Amino acid sequence: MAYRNLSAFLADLESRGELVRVRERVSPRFEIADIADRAVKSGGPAILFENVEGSSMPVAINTFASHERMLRALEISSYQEWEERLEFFLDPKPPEGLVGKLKALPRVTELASVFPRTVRSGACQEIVETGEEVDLSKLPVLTCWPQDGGPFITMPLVITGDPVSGKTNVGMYRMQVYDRNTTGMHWQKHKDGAGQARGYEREGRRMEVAVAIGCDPATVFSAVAPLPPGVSEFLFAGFLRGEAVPLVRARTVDVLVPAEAEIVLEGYVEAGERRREGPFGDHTGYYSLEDDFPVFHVTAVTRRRSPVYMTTIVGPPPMEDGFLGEAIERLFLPLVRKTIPEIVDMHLPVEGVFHNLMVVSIDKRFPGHARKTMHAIWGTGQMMFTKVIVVVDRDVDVRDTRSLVWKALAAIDPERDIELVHGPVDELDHASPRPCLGSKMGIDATRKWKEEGFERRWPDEIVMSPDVRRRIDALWPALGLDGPSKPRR
Ligand SMILES: Cc1cc2nc3c(=O)[nH]c(=O)nc-3n(C[C@H](O)[C@H](O)[C@H](O)COP(=O)(O)O)c2cc1C
Ligand SMILES: [Mn+2]
Repeated sequence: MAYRNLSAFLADLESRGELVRVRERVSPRFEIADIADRAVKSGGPAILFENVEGSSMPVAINTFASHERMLRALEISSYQEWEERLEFFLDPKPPEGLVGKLKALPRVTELASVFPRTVRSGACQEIVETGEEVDLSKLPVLTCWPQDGGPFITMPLVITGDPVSGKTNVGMYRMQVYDRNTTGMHWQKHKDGAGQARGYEREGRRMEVAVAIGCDPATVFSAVAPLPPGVSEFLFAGFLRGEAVPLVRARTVDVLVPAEAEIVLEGYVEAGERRREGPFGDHTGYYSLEDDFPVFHVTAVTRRRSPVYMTTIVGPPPMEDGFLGEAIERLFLPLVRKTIPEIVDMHLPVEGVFHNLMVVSIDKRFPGHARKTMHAIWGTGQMMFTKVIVVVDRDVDVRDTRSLVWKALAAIDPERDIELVHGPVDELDHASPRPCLGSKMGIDATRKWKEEGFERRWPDEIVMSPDVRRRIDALWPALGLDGPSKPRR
């Protein structure tokens, strides 16, 4: 059974000892951020702050911030299970015999039941506030770091419609709160929300926007997932949950919003309007500098009677978003393999903050294959931002940093093996010569072939022979070499 809403998820975490309620009075200015930062860095639980200065709403944070919680949030027990589920759809085989057909049936009916469905009423509209009643200062919006330009809504699901196709997009784009009814809208230019906004701006039209804060975890995750433009985030969430996301029509704008959300902000973005946004202590571990971004005018706030405000903080890694990144890496690997089939495994170390470093292992089949892989990655969706790609042979474990550094660096001749390219880079990259445009580097750390001009012999890796290993395995306990602190057996 899918988590119906945020409360159901929090209750489940609590029953497993994975959520701690904090009753101490804390300030949303810096204090919650510092507590959440320390908690995540020490492997702590999710936190529900029940007594937040200046607001009657409790604040939930770090709900995704462990490997186990992330799996729970995705409603799967392992990433292996996900791959098997996905495989059924990515590589469908005609079921064989009656038994095969019967086995395939639930999978097929499941698919029909995961499309978002519209419902007539939703808990997210138990309270409706419009016009003068709208007051964002009632929300416990966090100010996270000392140089931040103000409070930021950090976990919003920004819901918009394409002006031409009408397709819905959901993206997580932070929102700086300027006053009681205006915020920034920080969709970066490469993102789907910004793409749709360009469509409205071309026509000089006002764009209706709704923002959901606090939903069931799969729906929240779908707003972060790098789905191709036009692929429905709500459908993706339904597929993860194995159950449709119920949507209800917003009260003052023509947008469908998750019926079970805690809070929904309704409003519009005016064509051409810009305002200074930032600085913001960002997930790179540095401040993103001020820049001009669109403005969101809030015309209505709808909410539950007793909503929970869901949020996160980003900053020097590792942070909660690192676990979201890990989930993206694991969930999307089977899909990436469909277009770049030589990829055996890929890893984005958390210190690489998503876009700075990707390590991929490949099944190398032809000369120059590693470079082909790099260019395919730079040509695919949000992977275009990857500043450094390291390609290794399939026998290298991309998740084992020690072995990776050892083997990858041993395999390269820098002058020969580095591929430099130019192109779009992440808007948050502060080192590129211009915003959003710079260079990227690929390192071909695969074993070099004769066909690639390598005429020398490539040495074998050192491994002891198995029969000696076996003999010493048996002898080992008697040798007393397990360290001075351990009692002799
Ligand atoms: C906590 C968090 C905050 C984020 N903030 C932003 C943001 O302010 N602007 C942005 O463009 N992307 C932000 N992202 C990344 C986007 O949510 C992500 O790229 C997503 O795939 C965008 O959806 P889209 O492909 O539909 O545009 C954030 C991600 C997380 C996890
Ligand atoms: Mn999208």
